[in-house]
Amino acid sequence: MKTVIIGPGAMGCLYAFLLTRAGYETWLLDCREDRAERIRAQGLKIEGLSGDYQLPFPRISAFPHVIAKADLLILFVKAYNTATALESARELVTANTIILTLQNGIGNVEAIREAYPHHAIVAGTTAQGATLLGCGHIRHAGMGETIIGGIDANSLFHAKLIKDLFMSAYIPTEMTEDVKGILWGKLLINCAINPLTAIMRVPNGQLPKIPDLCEIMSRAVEEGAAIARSAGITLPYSDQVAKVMEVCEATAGNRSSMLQDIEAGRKTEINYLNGALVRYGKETGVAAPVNSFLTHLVQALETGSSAVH
Ligand code: KPL
Repeated sequence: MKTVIIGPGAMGCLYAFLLTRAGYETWLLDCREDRAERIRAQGLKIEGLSGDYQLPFPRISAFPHVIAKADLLILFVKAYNTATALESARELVTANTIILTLQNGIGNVEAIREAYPHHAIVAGTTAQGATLLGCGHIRHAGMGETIIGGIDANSLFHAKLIKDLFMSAYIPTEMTEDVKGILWGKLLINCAINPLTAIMRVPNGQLPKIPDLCEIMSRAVEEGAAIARSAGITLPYSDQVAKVMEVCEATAGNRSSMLQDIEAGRKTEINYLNGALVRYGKETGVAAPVNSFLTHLVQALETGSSAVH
């Protein structure tokens, strides 16, 4: 299966590395030509949980016609870039291309459906953690399962194909019949961990060690759980707060994607995480003051660093 990953950030590079190492034809599509050229010249450099590798990586381009058609398109761009990324990939997409999102936040599935109304769409979450150390250079800092599911009955078969592909590349993967629940479960994890790591500038593993932060995380999650309930979403974990703590431990050495964004002066995904929860809460009449406060704080950090896309 020829796979094209859009977005050579930490997670895009990690999956490109894991699939290539397993022998699968895997490409990266980058919106920046200078970065694509650098990675093509230097290759991918990986350290951490998967071992240390310097992998030649010629299969990266900013030009879709160089890559040609994709069997599987994986989105690993920031949630606020999903629509633009999908547009840039039009030349790669045939009637049979499967589109997979493993991005953070909610709204990505809807953006894919709008751009490609008739394609097989698979969505899910990953508890893999990776830190971008430089261009094409990552630390594999957290190992956890990837959970995927078709967004409708027609894409179940496609989800199974992806599961088999990932498993054979040593990416532990499970399937779910309730993608929405899984996406919301991960949303609540990100709403607890990401803003606090960005505000405090600490890796994920530090959060459970500080009781005041545990209190804030619990409240953010409880608000989110109430909003999920009122929106008719079944959360996948019986104790969502315990799950957050478990993810902090499993990815202890990782710097969350939001912390990495703030440190790099990039715009964060706050409006697709805590900000999205607050908006849902307004629609369903459930207040989310802790999530609202976290949203404002991260937006203030972005303003302070004049964050750019
Ligand atoms: O998804 C993540 C992120 O950083 O965005 C977690 C699971 C928190 C790992 O760092």
